[in-house]
Amino acid sequence: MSESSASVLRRAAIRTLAGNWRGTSTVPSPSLYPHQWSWDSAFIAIGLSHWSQRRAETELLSLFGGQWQDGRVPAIVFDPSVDEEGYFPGPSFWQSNTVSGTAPLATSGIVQPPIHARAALDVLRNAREPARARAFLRRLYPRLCREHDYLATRRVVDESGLAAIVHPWESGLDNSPSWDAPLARVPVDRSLLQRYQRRDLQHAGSDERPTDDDYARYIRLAANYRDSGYDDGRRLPSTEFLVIDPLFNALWAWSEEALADIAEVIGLDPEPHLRRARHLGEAMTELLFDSELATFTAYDVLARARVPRRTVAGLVPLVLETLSPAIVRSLTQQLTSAHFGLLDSDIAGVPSYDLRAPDFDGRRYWRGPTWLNTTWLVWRGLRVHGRDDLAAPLAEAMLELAAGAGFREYFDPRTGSGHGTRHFSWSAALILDVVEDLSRTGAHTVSVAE
Ligand code: 9WN
Repeated sequence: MSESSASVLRRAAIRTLAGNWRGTSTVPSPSLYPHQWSWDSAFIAIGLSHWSQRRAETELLSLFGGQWQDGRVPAIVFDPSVDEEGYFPGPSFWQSNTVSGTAPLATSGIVQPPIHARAALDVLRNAREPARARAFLRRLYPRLCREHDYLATRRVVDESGLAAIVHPWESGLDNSPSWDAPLARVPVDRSLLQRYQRRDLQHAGSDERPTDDDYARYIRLAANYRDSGYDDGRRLPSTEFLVIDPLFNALWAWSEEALADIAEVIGLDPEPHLRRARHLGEAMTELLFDSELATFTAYDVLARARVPRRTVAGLVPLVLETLSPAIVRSLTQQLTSAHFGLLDSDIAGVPSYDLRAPDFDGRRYWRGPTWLNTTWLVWRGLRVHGRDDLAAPLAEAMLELAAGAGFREYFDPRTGSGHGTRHFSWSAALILDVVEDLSRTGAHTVSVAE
């Protein structure tokens, strides 16, 4: 990348992050998502760490300000200055203030993929003031441990030791085709759509968002969880959706590895974290790896069966350094095959769903489009396993997507066109990370449209 084109892209990313900053945290999007989201904040902190270490630290600390006493880090921490109409489901739907042990700020009651320890470690690695970053890590470490312990104690539902999710939103890949079969058991109550109004369709086309039927199911699952008092212990046996997701568990294990590094930095014992990370990796291989499909798949706990779909979630376990070489080979073959088209010049980034599946849809949310966060995770995974030959073209593809379409929420992998909301924070943050990384090594010529 030439110095000047790198700085165009870098400046555009910083402009987006600065525009979405709200004083102590960053909104994913000023229009569609006007509060603080959990895994978004982790990606955002990674980007911010290249520009403002203080903002990166504040982003994570403010998110953990919403942590519940049971250790869960809620998917959304609501900004009290945004009115209820700003986003559905908002504070009056989740009613976190009626639950004991919740934070003073209103939050949602579900979680999202636990990638925060990894983000905190990246903040240290990119820090210009390392002593300050170490103090930050000392503060955050106990909260990160509680986040992971919540999963280990409240979300493990079988002998695998892996964490189950109770709502598709907890996966971060809301309407992934992997949820079709488990969701089919959830009755569609259309009256819920009259009682509660979808707000997302005011900001994005209905052909790019989840369907009404799926939305009715999401509301039902969330309302049932709320009405149980968010009590995992009592609720899990009677829930209508209970799934063990490879991306969620891979990020937990990857974060557990990061916690081990953080523990060492602050003078504590890394061993318990390494043990848990190893165990999670082995359990994932045993329960979630589908050797016929040659990828990781989700496990539907209620049906006691794997969900045989190839999605990007099945490739994200590449981030784990303890994966066996045979599985790493399967995943890289999968990535470069016609299912994901990594080396195909007609395909941009890593599609969220199998390009060859009959229901692949390049524009509908998590059912085909390329997202920059999952593509970035695969990029990191390729580098963990020394596959720079594949990581380098993927980095290039990410930059080209942002250069061509701006920091959109997602992109059609077949055309590179941008979709969903604009000025999307994690797209900007992760592009900033890639630019900084490549500016140390590579040479690219890109400029950005925003
Ligand atoms: C529900 C904020 C979030 C992301 C999720 C993405 C989308 C919300 C929605 O936006 O989910 O949490 O309203 O669709 O699927 O990954 O964290 O960017």
